Amino acid sequence: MIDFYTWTTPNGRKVSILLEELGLDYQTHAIDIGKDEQFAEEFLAISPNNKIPAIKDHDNGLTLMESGAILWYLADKHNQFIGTDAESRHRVLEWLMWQMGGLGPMAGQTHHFLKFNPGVSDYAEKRFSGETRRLYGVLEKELGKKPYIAGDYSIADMACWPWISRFEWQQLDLNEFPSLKRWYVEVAERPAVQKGYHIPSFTTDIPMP
Ligand SMILES: N[C@@H](CCC(=O)N[C@@H](CS)C(=O)NCC(=O)O)C(=O)O
Repeated sequence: MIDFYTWTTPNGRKVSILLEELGLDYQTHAIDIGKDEQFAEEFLAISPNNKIPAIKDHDNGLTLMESGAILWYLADKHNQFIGTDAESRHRVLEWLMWQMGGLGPMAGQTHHFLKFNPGVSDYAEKRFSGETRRLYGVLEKELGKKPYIAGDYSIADMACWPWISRFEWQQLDLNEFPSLKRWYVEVAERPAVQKGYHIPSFTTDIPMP
């Protein structure tokens, strides 16, 4: 059994989607980051960086923070969604790192400046939304060549998809990116994604372009 600490955000949804895809037995603990619950001592013992998501695996007692590390661990443990040979595995990890170091941080800053603090910094709005648009273009090119980001459906898709699902917050139109839109809609139709999106609770329907 896995204890899963999360909130209704892209980083949390990456993990809930994988837990659902793997059909694992897990218990959700909602950590309301709007109420600073991520700073509670019990939570810091599992997630020292005071951020969701985090897990505790009761099979072996392992606790983990950082969504990318959690996706990697669970995919490895169950030998699914992480490639089928050395080359495809490295390809999956390459795109997982791309999400963790690029798409997530840039889109996250875009939300801060464009959606929550418009007008505070013209430079930051342009810098982060421009970079997020560029990253959409990178995905558009890749997804024009193959069905999923790293070839087959994998944790790279599960890492990126929740960030793309915030395209409205980023003021980006998926219709300008036809291959990305094709992939987005296809992933959105997966039962595990539809379930994982609403954990720990329902906020809105999955946004559709
Ligand atoms: N690199 C981390 C980022 C996690 C993260 O930024 N979590 C946000 C919600 S999406 C959070 O917990 N924020 C609370 C805070 O910053 O105090 C990961 O991928 O897990």
